[in-house]
Amino acid sequence: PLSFDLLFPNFHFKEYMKTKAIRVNKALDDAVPLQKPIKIHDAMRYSLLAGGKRVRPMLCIASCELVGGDESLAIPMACAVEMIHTMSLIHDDLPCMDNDDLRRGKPTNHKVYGEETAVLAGDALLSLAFEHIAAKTSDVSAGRVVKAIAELASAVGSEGLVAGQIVDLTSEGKQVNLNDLEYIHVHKTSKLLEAAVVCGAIIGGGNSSEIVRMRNYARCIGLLFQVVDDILDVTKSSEELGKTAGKDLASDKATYPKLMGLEGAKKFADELVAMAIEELSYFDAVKAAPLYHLANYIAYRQN
Ligand code: GRG
Repeated sequence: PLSFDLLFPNFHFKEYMKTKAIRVNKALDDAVPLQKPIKIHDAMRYSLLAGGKRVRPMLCIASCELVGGDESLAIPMACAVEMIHTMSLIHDDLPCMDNDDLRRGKPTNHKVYGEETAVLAGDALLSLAFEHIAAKTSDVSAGRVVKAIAELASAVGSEGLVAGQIVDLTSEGKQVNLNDLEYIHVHKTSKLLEAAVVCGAIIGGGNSSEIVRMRNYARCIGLLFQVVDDILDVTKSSEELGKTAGKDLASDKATYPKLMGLEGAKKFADELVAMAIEELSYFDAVKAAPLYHLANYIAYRQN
């Protein structure tokens, strides 16, 4: 999709991402001071400030700005979404879940602080996320804040992330078809991305038809995020191993390339990014530029 690139040769997406990431990282640092009890706050900060891509906060801020809100309105919400994302990673890595030793190239939270502390750090981040929105959002009507909190909470609980995780855990070792795979990813990955975008639009003062557009956009990029993740797993591991077949094509885990073929998955990704961008055509093109580039970034990223 060249049209937007030609329209905005002066929009510097990398700079935009860098500037937003610096603001979000500073706000996250401030949101969790290293106070007593040191151990729990240290554990929370360890994972929260461990260098994630900050895709969800950026989506939240860009969506707020798209509907005419200032960045500052959405910062507490953007931080809250990242706190929840982080806690889901801490819990996902636990021995009772995926049992992973490494995350973002560093030892996982429980490897450093122990399992009890990692569980509590996750719990504390989840609770802090909602406190942070309620206590730190300013210049937004109470009605909008409550609506956004309800949206976020439903994306996280037993109809959201938790639903995706339980279905993923219980389908281990079983045959997973495309429908099951989509259910797992929509809940584990898309729901929180969707909440980030929709909450940004709510906080920014978007009207109901703008919120519907943004929800559609988010659903496309949520699925896109996972399809590309699966494609990268195949292409990266085949590069690393110097083989034609990557690790996910060989392992038990159901993935899009396995169920659709690598070319089929790439075609699906192209369709999803086109559908996402289509939703943006209803907005002011200059304001939509960051979300256009974010969709492309998610589609064509290298990690
Ligand atoms: C939410 C209450 C509650 C409990 C947690 C463990 C769990 C329930 C859900 C698992 C959610 C999970 C691990 C989903 C995968 C999400 C995903 C795509 C992670 C990778 O996101 P990136 O690439 O990561 O944005 P970075 O490291 O850049 O932040």
